[in-house]
Amino acid sequence: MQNPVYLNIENVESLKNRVSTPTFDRDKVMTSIAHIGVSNFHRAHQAYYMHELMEKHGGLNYGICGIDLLDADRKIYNVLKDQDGLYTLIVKDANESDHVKIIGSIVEYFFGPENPMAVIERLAHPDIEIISLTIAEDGYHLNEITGEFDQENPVVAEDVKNPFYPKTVFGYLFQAFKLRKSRGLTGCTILSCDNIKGNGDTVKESFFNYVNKIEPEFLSWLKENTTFPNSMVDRITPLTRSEDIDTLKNNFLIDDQWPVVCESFTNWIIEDNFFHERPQWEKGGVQFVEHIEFYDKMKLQLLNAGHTILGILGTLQGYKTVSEAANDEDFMYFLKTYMDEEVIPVLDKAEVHLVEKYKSTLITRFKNPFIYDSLSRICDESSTKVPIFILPTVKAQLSKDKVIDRVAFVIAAWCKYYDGVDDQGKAYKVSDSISNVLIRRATQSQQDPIKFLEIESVFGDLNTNPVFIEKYVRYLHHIRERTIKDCIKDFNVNLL
Ligand code: CS2
Repeated sequence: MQNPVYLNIENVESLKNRVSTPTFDRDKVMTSIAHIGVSNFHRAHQAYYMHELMEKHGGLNYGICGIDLLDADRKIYNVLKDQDGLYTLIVKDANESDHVKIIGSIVEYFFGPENPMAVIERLAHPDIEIISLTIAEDGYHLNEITGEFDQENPVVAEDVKNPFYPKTVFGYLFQAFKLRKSRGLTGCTILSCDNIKGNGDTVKESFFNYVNKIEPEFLSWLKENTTFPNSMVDRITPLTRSEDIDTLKNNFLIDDQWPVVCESFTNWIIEDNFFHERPQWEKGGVQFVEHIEFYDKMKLQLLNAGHTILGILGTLQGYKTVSEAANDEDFMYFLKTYMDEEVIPVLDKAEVHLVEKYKSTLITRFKNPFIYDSLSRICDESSTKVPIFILPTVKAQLSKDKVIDRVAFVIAAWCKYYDGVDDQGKAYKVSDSISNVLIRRATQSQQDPIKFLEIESVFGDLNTNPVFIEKYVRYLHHIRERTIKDCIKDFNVNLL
């Protein structure tokens, strides 16, 4: 048997009979996008779109410089460095076989903890026209109660005190734009690609708040020299498993240290608000719109909330993946009625056909048995996800005196989730930056159920709403007494 071929620029040519490899000349690619946060999601989404543009429409001016800023990202940095930025994308559809493609759009790579000045210089380089971000919900340092930039956050406060050695994205951006100005250059577009409502507006506000704290007189230049388009990004991208690496080795003879698996569905909608001429992404299926709000809400409150719900309920049952939970008819019926009765009524009525289409595609996507999307990935850092994906539904429904049964049930189940043991008696790991608080409050809630709702940084003042409390307390009682499956079954017939 042949040995697998190590993926790098020298060997990629030899793989072209086995899988799709870049056909464009990577030496001719110019870098004009700096992307911070080279996650699996970025590699399945934006980097894929850029690759397609280069392959099919000659977009060689838009190569990506990948940048990571966290110590935890050292592994991906080393892998991409060794592989010359190349990696394998394995696209798995529910009905088709895998499509395997070597992606070549990341042509440079920088690592902040190793050389922060090099990152700042690269961000400040006149060739860079777009700085895009995938830094996850917690990278924005938002205060959960006010939804505003949290200047008290210890990492932010550290950067404010010591702005020349930044740790946060905002600290790096500030230094880079200062350099641009001092060199007589213009600014550029900052494009957030995270699951946050109004992600462009959010990053703009956070960044301007940060700068205001350090050097308010710099703001007027910044305002004239930057744009922050809002965008909605969508492609389910699980964590890479060792099985994926082995399959590539055994079936395709490719030795890739960190391939990416994703579903075939992909969607990217962006507000057309760029500082420079932008890539012709529409040629690759990107939709440009004037206002993102509707698409944002639809995606966050249906897909991401749907994930979180399957994550919480499924974990309590003992399921391990989204597709296991989604293929359980009781769980899926619960989720569908949640969408129909508690989310869709608060979305724009004029777009009902779009919403219905999105919902039904979503159900097929969740059920895709070839995507091993672990419930632990979904539940990680839920304290930053629930306020963005689920609580807006609670607020919108409460403000109109509409049904909140399922959403209250989910929050009650979320409290039980922190007991850390499923209905099969197996313990699971909770991973959250405030896990101590969540676990302590969930334990206290066994005596006094409201204790969990009193985590102000997550729930704001929801603990004072009698309508919500009544339902949450009732459901928590049921959930603690019986298995989640039994509760859901009864709930589906007759509420509880
Ligand atoms: C997931 C998202 O992190 C999560 O909780 O819901 O990563 C989701 O898979 C993507 O947003 C899909 O577009």
